[in-house]
Amino acid sequence: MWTGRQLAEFARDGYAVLRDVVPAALRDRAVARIDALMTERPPADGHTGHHFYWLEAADEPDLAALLIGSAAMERAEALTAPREIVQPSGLQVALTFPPFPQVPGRGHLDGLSSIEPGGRPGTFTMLVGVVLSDQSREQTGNLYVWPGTHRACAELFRREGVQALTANGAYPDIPHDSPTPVLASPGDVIYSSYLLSHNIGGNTSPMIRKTVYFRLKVRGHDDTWRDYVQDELYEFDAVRDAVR
Ligand SMILES: O=C(O)CCC(=O)C(=O)O
Repeated sequence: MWTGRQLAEFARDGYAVLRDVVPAALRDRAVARIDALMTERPPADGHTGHHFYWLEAADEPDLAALLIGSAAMERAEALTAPREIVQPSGLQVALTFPPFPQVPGRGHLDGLSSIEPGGRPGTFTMLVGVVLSDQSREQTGNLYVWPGTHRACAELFRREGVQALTANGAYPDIPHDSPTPVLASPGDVIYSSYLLSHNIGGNTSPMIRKTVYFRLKVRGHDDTWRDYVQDELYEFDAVRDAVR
């Protein structure tokens, strides 16, 4: 489970990595499914850089099991308790084909290109990434994050109103000083606040980067998202209690 120190890290930085959450048997089945996807629907010949598959979780039991068949979901709920997390309907297979040398200059928030008819942007509570390839060194396709930007974003939206969320495209107008690659090994899980600015990293390793992302919402998020985007711990009751 989470230690007090990890919860404090999550509150301060907006993300944390838990080690060795998803067992090898589940990872092997997921990697076999990803290999099949790459055969069935391959990227263009010679493609380098990112290549995503956006899939329905109900159609992909071997990928969905990374979250719901492991301790990964329980660990996510341990951040938001007593709020429950709704099982996600979709998932994202995120691949990065080498060689793709890059360090992103800034990050983005997700879901801002898909505004719902009622005007609600596609916010959610947290991004959960199950790591399936070795990303323990830099330039292995690591997710890039800007630690603490979840607090800067909430401050921006408190000051300027929630319309600032969509005002600058998906790019919040906040300082992006310290690009940080998230180092992780197969079976580790990245938990990242929705409000944390992030981006795709480079891959100069010989291996294709493989991560499966889930975008999780606490029950009722669609009604209270305005409160959450102005208070970074609004939906993370357990984190707030731990650092109070
Ligand atoms: O490829 C990654 O690790 C990050 C993907 C990303 O930034 C996104 O899908 O919003």
